[in-house]
Formats: sequence, structure tokens, C-alpha cells
Amino acid sequence: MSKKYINAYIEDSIGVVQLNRPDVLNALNRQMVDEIVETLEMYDRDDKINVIVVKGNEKVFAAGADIEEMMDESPLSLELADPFAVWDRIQLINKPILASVNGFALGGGFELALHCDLIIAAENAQFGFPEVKLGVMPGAGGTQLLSKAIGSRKALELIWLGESFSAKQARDFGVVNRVVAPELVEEETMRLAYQLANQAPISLRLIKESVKASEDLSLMDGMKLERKNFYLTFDSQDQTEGMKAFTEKRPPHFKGV
Ligand code: DAK
Repeated sequence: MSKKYINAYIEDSIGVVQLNRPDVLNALNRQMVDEIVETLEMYDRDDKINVIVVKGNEKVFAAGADIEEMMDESPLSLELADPFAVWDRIQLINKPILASVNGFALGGGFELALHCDLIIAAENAQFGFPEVKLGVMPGAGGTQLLSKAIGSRKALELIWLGESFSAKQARDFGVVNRVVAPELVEEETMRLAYQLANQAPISLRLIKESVKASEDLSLMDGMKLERKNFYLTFDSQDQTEGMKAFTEKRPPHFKGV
């Protein structure tokens, strides 16, 4: 499909979004963010897709929002266009989203990675929120997503200082899931994507809903939601197949129904 600032393509049951503005280190302008979100939603609706991957190129994930586009905004122009609102829609995607990060994931680029469910990073990846150095602050979910991921104390330190940190530090903080050599990021991401794509899609979806809800619900409400989702899996053919395959000592073949 033709998009100006991203490449979107499908590999088996994996939908890929590749950021493609290399001249400005994949700086995210409004049209690019619209294209990313529209493609994620399209993949989410597509029954043939089980897992989504968001990636940059071998040098950079994204060096933040496009500073040139942003610099002349006013409070009123931002209020009227509400350019950040589109990011909320990423939170409504039901399928697993993996971020594959080489090089810089800064500002809005880091926010995009944080909106994804899992992050696989190269050893040379650099994360951070430099917004404070521009006299602004994260606005596309950064303060919320980072705090929920690593706690408000560490999030405050990182966002206040605005300094970049390495992939290994990010993994130690609990933001990044896996760190691998730069030349293996793509391979490791796709390996994980294929592994997830072979799991029961309805289970993955209900697990995502339950785990994400844990950030907002009380323990008892969360347990109730989890229980109802567990019961719901028994309405799927994949539950029958999964348990039958176990008793027949063979691998299951899930269909997502
Ligand atoms: N915006 C626009 N251009 C950028 C850019 C950016 N964020 N980052 C890099 N570029 C451009 C550079 O201007 C340069 O362009 P030319 O000079 O070649 O024309 C080219 O990319 C290569 O960059 P450098 O020459 O600077 O490359 P270096 O390797 O020397 O340095 C760097 C890499 C990542 C350290 C450096 O480029 C850098 O500090 N970049 C800016 C990082 C940053 O402050 N990012 C913005 C944070 S604020 C929003 C949603 C979210 C947000 C805001 C609005 N809306 C929906 C409206 C979030 C805000 C942010 O992300």
C-alpha cells in the first residue's frame, strides 16, 4: 500500500510497519503518525494477521517528533488540531505489537516504542526523553507509559534529566524486553513474532486486555476481568484444539476461532 513516510508490508501472518524518513532520522511528523496508526488499525482488523512489528532502519528507530514542524505551534493551534489524540488509538490495538529498535528511540520515538507491547533492542540503541532540553515535555503518553513501566520515581529522574540511556540500562529498568547485537535485532524480533503468531490468537488478545487492565483496575476487579476472559477462551475452537493436542501428544494447530 502506498504511504509517504512508512513502508507497510505483510510477511506470513505478521504485519510490519517500517518508519521511513531516513533523511531526518525518522522524525515523526503528523502525517507519518497518522500513517502509522491507520496501518496498525488496518492490521488489527485483518484476520490473516496475528502479530504486528514496528521498526525503523539499521541506524535509527525515530529521533522524536519533527522539531521543525512543531516549533511554530501555539497552545491554540495545538488545542484545535489536537495532534496528540491520534496516539491514544494505539492503546486500542488488540494484537501484540513488537517494537524493533536500532539506534535512537528519542522523545516521540521512545513514546512510539513504549506504546508497543514488547521492545527488542540492539546493544547500540539509545533511549530517552530530550523534551526538557527543548523547553517542553513528553506529550504522546511518555510520562504515563514510562511511569507505569518502571515506576514514577525512576521515570521522573529520566524525564527530568533528559539524558539518553543504553539498551542494557533500559532492559535493567524493565522497559526493554531483549537486547541483542545490532545485526540480530531484525532476526530476533521476527523470531519472537513468529513464536507469538503460532500461539492461539484469542488467548493472546484476552491476555493483552487483562494485563493492560491491571494498570488501571483494583486487584479484585482485575481478577474478575481475568476470570471472565479465561471463561471466554472456552468458547473458542482453539481451546478444544489446544487441550486435544495435549492429550494426543502433538503440537496444536490454532486457527484464531
Ligand atoms: N526533528 C527534525 N529533524 C531532526 C530530528 C527531529 N526530532 N532529529 C534529527 N533531525 C534531522 C537533523 O536536523 C539533521 O537534518 P540535516 O541537518 O541533515 O538537514 C538530520 O536529521 C540528521 O541529524 P543529526 O545531524 O543531528 O544527526 P546526529 O547523528 O549528529 O545526532 C541526534 C543524532 C538524535 C542526537 C540528534 O539528531 C538529535 O538530538 N535530534 C533531536 C532529538 C530530539 O530532541 N527529539 C525531539 C524530542 S521532542 C507530537 C508527538 C510527540 C511529541 C511532540 C509532538 N505531536 C503528535 C504533535 C514528542 C516530542 C519530541 O519528540
